[in-house]
Order: sequence, then C-alpha cells, then structure tokens
Amino acid sequence: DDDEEQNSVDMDGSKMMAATSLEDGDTVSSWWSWLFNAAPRQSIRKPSRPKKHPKAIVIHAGQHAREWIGPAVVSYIAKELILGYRQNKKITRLLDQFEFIIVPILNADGYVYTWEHNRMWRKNRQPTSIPFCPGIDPNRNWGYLFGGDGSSANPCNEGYHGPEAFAAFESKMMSDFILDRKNVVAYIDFHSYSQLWMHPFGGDCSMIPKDDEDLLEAGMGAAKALHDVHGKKYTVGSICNVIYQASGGSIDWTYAVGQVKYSYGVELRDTGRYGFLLPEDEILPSSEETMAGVIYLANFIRLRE
Ligand code: 0X9
Ligand code: ZN
Repeated sequence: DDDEEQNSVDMDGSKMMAATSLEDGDTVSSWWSWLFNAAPRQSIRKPSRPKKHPKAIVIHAGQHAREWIGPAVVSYIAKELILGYRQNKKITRLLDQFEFIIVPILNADGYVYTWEHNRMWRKNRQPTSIPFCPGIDPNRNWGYLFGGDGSSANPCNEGYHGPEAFAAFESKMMSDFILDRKNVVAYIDFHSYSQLWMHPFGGDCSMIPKDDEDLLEAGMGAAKALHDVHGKKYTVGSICNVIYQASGGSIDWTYAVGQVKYSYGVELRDTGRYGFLLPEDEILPSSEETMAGVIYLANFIRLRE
C-alpha cells in the first residue's frame, strides 16, 4: 500500500520519509527514536532461502565511550539491512549469503557515562586497583600482543590495558563469541575520528599480515565506495602505518587468533574540526557513506572467497 511504498528504503535514502525531519537540525536522541520507530513499520520477512554455508560478518562500535558517531552509524546499518531485505536487490543478495552480527555499543556503561557525567570519557567503567581511577580501555585489553607499546599499565591512563588480557568484560565477551561461532569472515570495529580504514597490525609495527594484499585491496575498495557517496576521503593502511602503535587492540586479535581474515578498524568522521563532538547533521551522511563501504566489503568477500 501507500504507506509501505513511502517507507521502503533504497540505497541513496531518497525514499526515507522520516529522514527529512531529521535533517532539520535535530538532536542525537531524536536520531535514535527516528531509527527505532522506522524499523517496525515494515514486517521482517522470512528468508527467501536458507543459507547453505552461512559466513558471518561482525560489525560493532562503541568500544570507546565518547565516539558517538559509531553506535549511530552501526544502528543505521542494521536498520538498512532489515528494511532492505526483499526491497533492495543488493541487500537481499548479501543477506541470503551472509549472517550479519551487529553490536551497536560494545562498551555500554562507558557510553551511558558520557551521556550522564562526562562527555569525553573513553574507557569502560569497570573498577581498577585504584578506586578513583576506574575503567579499562577495551581496545587495549584483547589477548594478542597484549601489554606492549601504545598501551598503559597505569589505571589512571586513558589507554589502560587492564590487569590482564580479557579482564575487560567487553573484549572478553566479543572474543569468546567469535571463537564460538567459527564462521566469522569479516570483523569491523568502528571508532572515531580521523577517517581511516585500517587493517592489522597495531601492536607490532614490524609485522605484516600474510593477507596484507587482500586486506589492502578490499580496504581501498571500501574507502572508494564510501568516498563516492559524499566525497569524504578515508586513508587506508595498517594501524601502525596510518595512525600509531596500539597494543591489545581488537583487530590484531580477531585476525591473528580469531582467524577472521577481513579484520578492520575504522575511524569515522571527521578529521578533527569537531572530533568526537561531531554535529548531528553529519550522522545521516556518515551513515550512508559507511553503509556503502560495508556493502562493498561484503560483496568483495562474496566474489573473492
Ligand atoms: O587508540 C585507539 O584505540 C584507536 N583510535 S581512537 O581514537 N578511536 O581511540 C586506534 C587503534 C586502532 N583503531 C581501530 N581499531 N579503529
Ligand atoms: Zn576509539
């Protein structure tokens, strides 16, 4: 009927009625209510055919509390996939082939803390050995090259790696999940900011992954697909080359231990003008362009692997 037609989604977002009201200088909380009110308007349909050998793509954001654009973008991707099924050919084909596992906010207590107490909080809120310095950096706590350069043993430091690997609940939960599933072929950990599409390694700058060429090729393609949407430039390369050495990060572990070949850490908009305090009117364009990058990557894997 008419209503269904109006709310169907196509890739350029042109038919998304509710998006119009969102662009009129709205707040972050209205982004969330728009997102979740949009979803139930369309019934979620049964798969057209069962997946034969489902491969999983894990997408998450929110390891770092103050990087608000990540959870918003990842939730948008979830919404697009749900609403696009059997509406959009590309999305239908991908969902028939892959299982998408989406976690918008990994570090939930840290995220809540940035809304209620300190907008610039980064770590989680777990107690440490120092009562007035809570919080482990989940992205320094993964169990590969744990505790090396680019992480701190000091609980008061923003890059505190924790007392031991996987002491942080978030890193432990996510890594256990990946080991259990055994079918994960891609993993994207969204952060902000800097506009980078990065692959391993971050913990040891002399190490080059054996899949370096494929990782670079898929990463460049994703960055180009992203760029084609709103003209934003993303730099592609390894964490060490592109940003800095950082030990105990998620994608080093997912790649080296979790056996997830296409492991990426992505730093979303912007390049520093607003930084973590990205204005609301950039949420939708960031989401649209990032979606294009993710779709590119999934298609790359579908055709290549
Ligand atoms: O320091 C970090 O953990 C990342 N930068 S951030 O400003 N988001 O804190 C860089 C390390 C690897 N990056 C990703 N996995 N995205
Ligand atoms: Zn981060």
